[in-house]
Amino acid sequence: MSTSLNTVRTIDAQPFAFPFALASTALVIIDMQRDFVEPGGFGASLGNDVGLLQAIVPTAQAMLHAWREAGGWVVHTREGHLPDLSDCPPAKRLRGAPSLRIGDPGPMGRILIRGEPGHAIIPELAPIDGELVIDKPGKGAFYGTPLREALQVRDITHLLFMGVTTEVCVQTTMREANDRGYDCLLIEDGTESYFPGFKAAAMEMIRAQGAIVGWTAPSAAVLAALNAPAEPMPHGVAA
Ligand code: TIU
Repeated sequence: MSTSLNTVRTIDAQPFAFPFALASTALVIIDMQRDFVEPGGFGASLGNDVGLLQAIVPTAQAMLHAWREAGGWVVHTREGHLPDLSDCPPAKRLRGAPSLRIGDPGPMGRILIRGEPGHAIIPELAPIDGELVIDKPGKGAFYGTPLREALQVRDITHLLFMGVTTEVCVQTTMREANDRGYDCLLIEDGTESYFPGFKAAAMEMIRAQGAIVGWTAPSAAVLAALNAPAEPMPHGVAA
């Protein structure tokens, strides 16, 4: 595998090829927290089958390891609220009739509260030194967070996404990023929804109309791009 960060690689993606350089691309892993993928957390409190989400963990883990090995930078996000709920709009906490509301005590601590066991990223995908962890109060990772500034400091222009759930926090964040000028690609088998039909629809929405929100590709296509012999930048940037 080439270790050059500035050379252009191309992912065989839909609706068309996605070129990127590792130096200006981040892998963004959305909300792979116990609260969404384990029984007794926020996702389960909403009545969902969390087992559906657990199925992507090995794929996401393999992708994360390959990305790190290639020298790529990683951003992890966590959805959650301050213990006093001052950053949780009542409209979010009071909506519907969940079995447990945000802030209520559950088997993994208080539901969707920062610092509680359920708020943690699952061990298989735990962040390591040098990676950024963004705590977000909303579904999108740009709202109420320093993500934009952190990406600008590193001259990041391209984002690859994995995580949960496809049509809620992943798609919301992709749309926020797309409006801010980032080229975004969703790794198809690195994301999952509690509703398979919603996942399929989100994929189609994202890549429709000539990549109106962004691109999608299977993890195998991303791995192939990482392993392919790197081409020099066309305008002579040193590899
Ligand atoms: N992370 C994320 O997607 N938060 C959600 O609330 N997702 C649901 O699908 N409920």
